[in-house]
Amino acid sequence: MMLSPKLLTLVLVVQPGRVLLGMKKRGFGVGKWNGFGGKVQPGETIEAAAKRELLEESGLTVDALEKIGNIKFEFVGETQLLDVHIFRADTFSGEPTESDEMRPQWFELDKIPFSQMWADDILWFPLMLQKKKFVGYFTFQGHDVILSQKLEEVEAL
Ligand code: 6U4
Repeated sequence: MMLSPKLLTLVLVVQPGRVLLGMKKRGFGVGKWNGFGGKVQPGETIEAAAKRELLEESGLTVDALEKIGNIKFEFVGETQLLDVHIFRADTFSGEPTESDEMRPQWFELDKIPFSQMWADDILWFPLMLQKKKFVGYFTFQGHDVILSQKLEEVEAL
């Protein structure tokens, strides 16, 4: 079976002691706390898409995004493979602002709501918070159960 990849971005905004997450109000992952991101548009670089989606969903502008991870997600019975490019931002301008898609909220690092997040997040957030780079491949059954997982630290992306 051929899995066609769909390019997506995901940005985590981190400050000393806290991380900004958004409650997804509609679409894919509705009801979960997540980083900010979405689909890369034709002709757009992945990093430009990451900045655009961050601004659209959170109201924040960033100069520099650090590439931190790449995870591919397969969903049993579905032909789309999600190819998610993950970035970390340590500085930003603007105020977190609710959008149609997301309700932003800061979380202290010992209060990250993993039980209301994608099941893979608890596995790679520690790497992301330590600025370690990683690649992974997760197979999901539905949206809550991980059937198989691969996650490894890498030197570069
Ligand atoms: P639109 O175009 O608004 O309908 P939507 O279907 O809501 O799009 P979109 O574009 O917000 O989806 O993209 C989904 C977002 O969820 C991307 O930022 C990637 C992220 N994502 C997908 N699977 C994830 C997972 N397992 N863990 C995670 N983030 C994930 O932390």
